[in-house]
Amino acid sequence: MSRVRAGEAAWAKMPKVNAEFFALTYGAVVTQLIKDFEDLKEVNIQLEKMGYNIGIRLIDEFLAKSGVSACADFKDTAEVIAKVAFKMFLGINVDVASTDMPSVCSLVMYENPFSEFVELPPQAHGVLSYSNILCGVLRGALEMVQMRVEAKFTKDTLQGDDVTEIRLELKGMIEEAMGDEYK
Ligand code: MYR
Repeated sequence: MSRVRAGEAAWAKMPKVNAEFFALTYGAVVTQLIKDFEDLKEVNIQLEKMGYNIGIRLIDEFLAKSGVSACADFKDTAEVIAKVAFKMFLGINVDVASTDMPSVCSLVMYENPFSEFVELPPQAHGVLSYSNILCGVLRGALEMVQMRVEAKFTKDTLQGDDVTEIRLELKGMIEEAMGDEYK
């Protein structure tokens, strides 16, 4: 818990990202993917993949800047993601709802910088997971600390929900590959 407070304090002075520029840039990416792939389910997959490739790189920056050490368990990891990582990278406060711990939780977002100023057309309702890049970021980043997770949006204010929620499930731990000396 003290670690979480330390993370908050360290990043409290960060200037807020330029929300409009951020949202419009991301919107342009989503629009281009829709043009390229047409199928919205495929767009979800592509966004997730893009996020994964960001996440596997972002984790180094996160660990270096936040100074967090190894988490005790998945609940601890979820708290670090919600209270330190989301604050650091997106400047937002996120809560963890412990739906089915020890391996399932939800990250509750009361605001979402990706979907500011966005309104989905009717044909995208129930299909397009607009901010799916975030699920990929989480999967990629956590894979780098040996956690195999599945992340998916279960609520989205763009779909008419009161909050945006990501369900995060720990599917297993990844065994570290043995070095040559053990072969
Ligand atoms: C550990 O146990 O080694 C520490 C684990 C910390 C995991 C933090 C993952 C950061 C994910 C970044 C998400 C950014 C979302 C905007």
